[in-house]
Amino acid sequence: MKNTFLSFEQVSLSDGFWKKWQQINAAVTVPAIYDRFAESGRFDALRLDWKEGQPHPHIFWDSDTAKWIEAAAYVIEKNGDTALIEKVDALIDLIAEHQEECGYFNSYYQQFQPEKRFTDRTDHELYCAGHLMEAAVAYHRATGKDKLLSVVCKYADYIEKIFVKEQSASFVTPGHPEIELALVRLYEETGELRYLNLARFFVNQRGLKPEQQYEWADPSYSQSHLPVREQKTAEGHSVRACYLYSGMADIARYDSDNELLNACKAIFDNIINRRMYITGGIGSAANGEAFTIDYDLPNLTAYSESCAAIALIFFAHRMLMSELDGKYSDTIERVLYNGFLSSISLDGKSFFYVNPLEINPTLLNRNRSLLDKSEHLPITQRLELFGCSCCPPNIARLMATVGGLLYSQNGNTLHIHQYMAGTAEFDGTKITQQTSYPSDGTVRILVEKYQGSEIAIRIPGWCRNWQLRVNDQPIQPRMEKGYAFFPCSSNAEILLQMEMATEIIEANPLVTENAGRAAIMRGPVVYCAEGADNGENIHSIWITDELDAEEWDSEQFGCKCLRIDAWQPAPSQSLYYPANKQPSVQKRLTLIPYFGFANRGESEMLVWLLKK
Ligand code: FUB
Ligand code: ZN
Repeated sequence: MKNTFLSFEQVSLSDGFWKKWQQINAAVTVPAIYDRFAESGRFDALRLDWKEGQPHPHIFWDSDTAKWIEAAAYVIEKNGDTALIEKVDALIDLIAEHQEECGYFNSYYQQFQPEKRFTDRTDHELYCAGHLMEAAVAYHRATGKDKLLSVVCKYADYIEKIFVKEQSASFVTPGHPEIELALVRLYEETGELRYLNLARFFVNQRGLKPEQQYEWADPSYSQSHLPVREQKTAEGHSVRACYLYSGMADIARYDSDNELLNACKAIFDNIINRRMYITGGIGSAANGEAFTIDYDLPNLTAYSESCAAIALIFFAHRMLMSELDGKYSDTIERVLYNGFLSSISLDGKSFFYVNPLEINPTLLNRNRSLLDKSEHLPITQRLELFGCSCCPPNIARLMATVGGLLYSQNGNTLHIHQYMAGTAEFDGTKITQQTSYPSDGTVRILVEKYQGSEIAIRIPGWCRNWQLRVNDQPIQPRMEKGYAFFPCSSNAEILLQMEMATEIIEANPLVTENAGRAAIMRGPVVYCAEGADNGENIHSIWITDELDAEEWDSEQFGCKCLRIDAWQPAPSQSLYYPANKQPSVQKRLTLIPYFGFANRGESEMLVWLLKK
């Protein structure tokens, strides 16, 4: 095991950007999702007594419930919320009551297709099982209660019997990966090697021979087009893909399997160099919720599902465990501050399923009326619940555990990956970060009673100028793959000062959508222009290299907002006119953090601005 992360349990965030989000998560998001799930019938479905007239259960409602339990467990772990414990226990009682003697549990199949279990690869039974396992691990760690853990262990044993020992299921690997990474977590919690073996089995079998697929999809939709070790590009449904890649990275790490790790590395590089939005969003096509081809990153119709952004964090986190490289932690940061946070409203109650980089209500409404009803176009406002509501509880479970992304250890070296105000405690050591990141780039880190001999601190890829002082003395650290290494033992005060300038970012010219356009970033935060501040027709506004940027602290968004110089062509009656004949009006353009868009009613939004 190379780099072992401190778990979120060992890290307490204090006043600051992420602490606020976690408070909203505990006070608003987790309760709100519970209420919406209860109203929609998701919890009643666990009673297995559906009657005509009630909302009809869905094949993967169990996964929604499981993800909510998992998120609640993390909140309980930190806040010891007894009312929440009662709610979770009531759900677990229902699950345990209805688990079959053999170990099987699936509220949909048991009610509606009892004789069809494990006959349809696309029907999410193993996906639901995986989420139940993750929930069980989280709840066991939070409370010590093992009722759900016993349920999922018995279920995992049954799955092993059916899929490995008897091979009596109609398929070999699940259509929706998830159980692979979940079984690894189950192994880590129980120490039972057979769960790791089962995870390895599902990873290794994928793509070995043709398997059932949705009729409209090809094998790459579920990453079954090639044996996993031969996969070098990110293909198909992006959530499935990154859950699978996370499981692959886990197995590669446990087995020291370099061939598998190299496949993960190639796929990761393909994502971040060719198939990822500037916001860290992935899966650009609504059709199949999928990756498409290199550099195909449309803004208006970006799919960029919230769950996919979260899954990319899972993948990058696991890659960091095998290899200390700033590209992984940079990606985690990019997703966290942009494509992940955009998925939730500032009040914590509503969510985006897809996260576009441009909103033009007129264009979208025109398109909606012209297009086939099945065509998916982004909505312009977040919702409290979706028919397919996989994203909200996924957001809640990651929000509660971001502290687990901050620190790892390798022998005598402590790695510091992300900057969030708070304290970590482990092996008698205490690490305190004081910072108002991402509003500014100064991070003071107090190290107390450190037993190791070295610290490696990430210098973010976005940062051009920085300084590091230890105990008030400037130091010249050894740089390796985005990390600054320096000796440190016992007590120390580290001061990292990162210059956080407003930057103009251009896309690779092969991204056709962004030709002639630029985005604005400040530190890890991507900015956007919204109609609420800037009026209409934002697509026609252009900027130059001279931004004359002014920044200010925004209470509403919890970080800086910007104002820059821009120009906009004056309105015209002509459809076409000679170049340079139309006057332009200079204006100051207000930019807000991308994650905060669509919190002030429906309006236009644009990340990639025209640039002359
Ligand atoms: O299929 C289960 C979940 O629903 C997927 O992970 C999401 O992409 C959505 O399709
Ligand atoms: Zn989702």
